[in-house]
Amino acid sequence: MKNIIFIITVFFALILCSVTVSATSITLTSAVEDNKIVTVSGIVSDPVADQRLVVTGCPVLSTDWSNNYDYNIYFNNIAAPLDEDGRFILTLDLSNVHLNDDYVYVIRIGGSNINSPAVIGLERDQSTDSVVVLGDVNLNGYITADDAALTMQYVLYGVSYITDEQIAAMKVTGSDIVTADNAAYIMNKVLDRSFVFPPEE
Ligand SMILES: [Ca+2]
Repeated sequence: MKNIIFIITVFFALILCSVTVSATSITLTSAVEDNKIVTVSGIVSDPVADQRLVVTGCPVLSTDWSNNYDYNIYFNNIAAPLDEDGRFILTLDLSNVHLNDDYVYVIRIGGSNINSPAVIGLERDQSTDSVVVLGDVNLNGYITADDAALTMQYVLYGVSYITDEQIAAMKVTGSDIVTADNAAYIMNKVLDRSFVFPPEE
């Protein structure tokens, strides 16, 4: 009888242990880009043996970071380089990832035994933002009649998908206000390549 009680006690003790194994948690302290290299630092509490991390990142258009991930930055499942306090520093190479200047990016990291991944805003390196070519409104690298047409559409209809970068490319007259003149200046450049936009004189 004693043996049976002992076995039952051990059995329940084991169940209790398995239930109370604490979940691993993760906190991100910084995510900073420097010339397309991102350094993320954070700390993992109660890591498991062979702790792994799953790193993803994406642009967000709202302050709601909980959904709408399209995972255009994905670093797969990596061994967590943890020090004895659970701290880690990851270096992510984004040189092959197109980063849109109009978006805010977040880095999200989960991993083994981590129930809720941590999310942090990426501090962008503005020095790597693409340089605006005056007159290239559709940002395809060439100044053509399409750019003049797009400028005219913007003047007439205030096209909603035009970005700040594109508006900057429209400002070819030396004025900060975009009018039909801007489209005319761009068309002038298309017809006469020697024409120099006033801001470039
Ligand atoms: Ca163009």
